[in-house]
Amino acid sequence: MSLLEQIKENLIKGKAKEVKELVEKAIAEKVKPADILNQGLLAGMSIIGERFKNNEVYVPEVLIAARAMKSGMEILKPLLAAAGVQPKGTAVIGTVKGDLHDIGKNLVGMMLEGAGFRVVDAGINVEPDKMVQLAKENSANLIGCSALLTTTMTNMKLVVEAVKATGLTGKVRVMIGGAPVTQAFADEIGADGYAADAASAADLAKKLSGVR
Ligand code: B12
Repeated sequence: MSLLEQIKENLIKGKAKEVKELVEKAIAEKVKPADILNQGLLAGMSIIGERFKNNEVYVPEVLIAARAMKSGMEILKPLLAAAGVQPKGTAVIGTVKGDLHDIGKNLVGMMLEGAGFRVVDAGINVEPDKMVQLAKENSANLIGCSALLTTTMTNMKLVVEAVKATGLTGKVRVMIGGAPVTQAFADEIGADGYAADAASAADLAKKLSGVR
C-alpha cells in the first residue's frame, strides 16, 4: 500500500498518532503537500462522510476520524501555505441566536475542513450581524447556520436579511441545517442551500462555491 493510501486508511480508522507519523514520513520522502492533503487526508475524510451519510458509521466515528485529520493537518498546514495551496473557500459557521446546540454545527465544521475549506467558527447563540461581520473580516464565501429549535430556526431568516442588507448577496452564500430545518424552509427564507447532514453539507459547500 502506498504511503498516501496508508494515510487515508489510518484516517478512516481514526488513528491520529499513525496519521501524524505517516504525514511526517511522506513529507520526509518529499511527497507534495497538496497530494498528502488531497489523496491522503481529504480522501479519507470523504469516505467517512459517505459512510456517515449512508448510516454505516455514526457521530463518534466521524469525531475520531476528524481528530486524526487534525493531527495530520497540524503538520501539513504551514507547508500548504508555503506551497501556495489555497483552501476551496472560507465558511463562517455558527448556531443561530437563542440556540446553544453545537454538536451538529461542529460536525459540519469538521466535514467542511475535511473537504478542504477554511472554517471560521462563530460559536453558539450568534447574532446575525456577527455572522456577516465575520464573513466580511475573513473574506468568506459561505455562511453556515445551524439551529436545533423550532423557536430559533426563524432567526436564520435574519442572517439571510443581514447578508442582503450588507450588499453581500451572491458573494456570500447562506446554507442552513439542523434537525427541524427543511429544504422548504430554506426556500421560504431565501437561503442558498440546505443539507440534512454534515457530509451533505460539505457537498453543498462545494456546489455553492463552484468547486469539486
Ligand atoms: C444534545 C441536546 C441538547 C444539549 C445541547 C448540547 C450541545 N453542546 O449541543 C442541551 C442539553 C444543552 C440542550 C438544551 C436544550 N434543548 Co436540546 N437536544 C439535544 C438533542 C438530544 C441532540 C441534538 C444533537 O446534538 N444531535 C446530534 C447532531 C449530530 O445532530 P444535528 O444537530 O441535527 O446536526 C446534524 C444535521 O442536522 C446537520 N446540521 C446541523 N447543523 C447544520 C448546519 C448547516 C449549515 C448544515 C448544512 C447542516 C447542519 O448536520 C449535522 C450532522 O449530521 C436533541 C434531540 C435530537 N434527537 O435531536 C434535543 C432537542 C434539539 N432539544 C430540545 C429542547 C427543547 C432543548 C431545550 C429548550 C430544553 C430546555 N427545556 O431547556 C434546551 C435549549 C437550549 C438552547 N437555548 O439552545 C428539543 C427541540 C424541540 C424543538 N422542536 O424545538 C429537542 C429536539 C429534544 C426534544 N425531542 O424535545 N439540548
